[in-house]
Amino acid sequence: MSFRIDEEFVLRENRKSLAWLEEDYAHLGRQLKRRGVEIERLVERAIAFRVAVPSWGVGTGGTRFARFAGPGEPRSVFEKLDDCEAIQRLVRVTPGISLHIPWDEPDSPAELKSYAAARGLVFDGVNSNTFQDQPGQKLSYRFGSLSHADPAVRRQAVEHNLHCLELGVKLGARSHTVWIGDGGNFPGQVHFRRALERYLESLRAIYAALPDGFRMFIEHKLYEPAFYSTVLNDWGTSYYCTRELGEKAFSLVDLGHHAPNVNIEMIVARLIQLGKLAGFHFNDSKYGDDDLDAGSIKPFQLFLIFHELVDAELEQTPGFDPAYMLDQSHNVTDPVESLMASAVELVRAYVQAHLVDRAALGEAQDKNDAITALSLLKQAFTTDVGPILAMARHRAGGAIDPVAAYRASGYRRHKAEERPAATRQGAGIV
Ligand code: RM4
Ligand code: MN
Ligand code: MN
Repeated sequence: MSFRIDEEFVLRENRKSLAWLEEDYAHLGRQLKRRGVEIERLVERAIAFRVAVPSWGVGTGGTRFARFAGPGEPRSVFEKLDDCEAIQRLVRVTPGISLHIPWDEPDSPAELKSYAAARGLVFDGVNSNTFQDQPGQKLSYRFGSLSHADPAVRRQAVEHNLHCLELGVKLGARSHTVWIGDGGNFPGQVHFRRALERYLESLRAIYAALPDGFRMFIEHKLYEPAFYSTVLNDWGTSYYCTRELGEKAFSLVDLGHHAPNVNIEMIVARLIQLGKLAGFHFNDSKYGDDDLDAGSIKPFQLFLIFHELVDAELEQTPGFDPAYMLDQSHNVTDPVESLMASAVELVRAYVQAHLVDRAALGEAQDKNDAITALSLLKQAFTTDVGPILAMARHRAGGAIDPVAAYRASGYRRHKAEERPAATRQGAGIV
């Protein structure tokens, strides 16, 4: 029998801190009332928030230099779902799973789907992988995939994406995300315009096969694995491509895929305004695509992004329906802990963004009062909404303190016994 965190245990853990939480919650409720904010509304928003967990995130990641396996790593997609269930049980905002194909290629999609359903999980999206070669693969992606100079390689990469779509339908997913590693390491290696044309032609073939109700997301990235140029390098190029493709294509923003100091919240606003924001791969970074835990390095930036998102939500901007996912690589932490903490950070930024006094902000903007405008944002950002988040989790059946409850449950220790190291395989991004 595989160890699971049971609901009774979570309740017992919560009882230890419930009295303190209620006190803090009541105090915050009174404070917010003075500011004209009803705390219960915010708890409702926090309970309704959703962010998908990437199947590849529960395995220990690595860098370009090494990977240090952690104890009790999942050895199969089923064990990955077990870890996802543990996360969902404690944080209650992560029922959606995003699969990477072929990393998580199931023998039987129907079996995988019911295994997930039995754990309260659903498949939110599928991600294609044409950035590495798989055993037995006919043609290599060493020099690209969807934009490769050789039409046979492009066809193979398109076929893989079509396979992902078929699988997505069987699993009940609703979106397909395409990220490619195509690009060049040296000036002159790739003809910029021709490569983009070829990429777009491949995307058209994938788009034409989109199942009913599916949305297609394309993910731009400034550099890496190609170090000089990439084919889909920025949001502008991404926007152009999604417009060319049609109304079911959207531009996905991975927070780690921009040059340092780029104003990402403004990119988000632009994509919202243009009706092309797919959603996010949340993570954080100091230098490049570091894939660190969301909110760990630049929490204010995360807040400012949510400020734009909540603004569109409150205005009911037509077509605004962003899909949220975590896309992180956990090298030095327990992936379950990192994913839980990251999900919590997203809800925090989301709730804080709801605290912005938007009427006052509009007035300050009209009067060119920069100090007031900034202080309104800072007032929201510096409010400790912890009691709201904890109350929301508690009411939804999750943990008041997810990491503490997880540690107390002994989940990792149990998994280390159930999943012996001798048979352990690679489980994350290496
Ligand atoms: C890429 C990109 C993709 C992810 C891979 C593993 O940098 O973020 O979304 O699927 O990493
Ligand atoms: Mn990503
Ligand atoms: Mn990335």
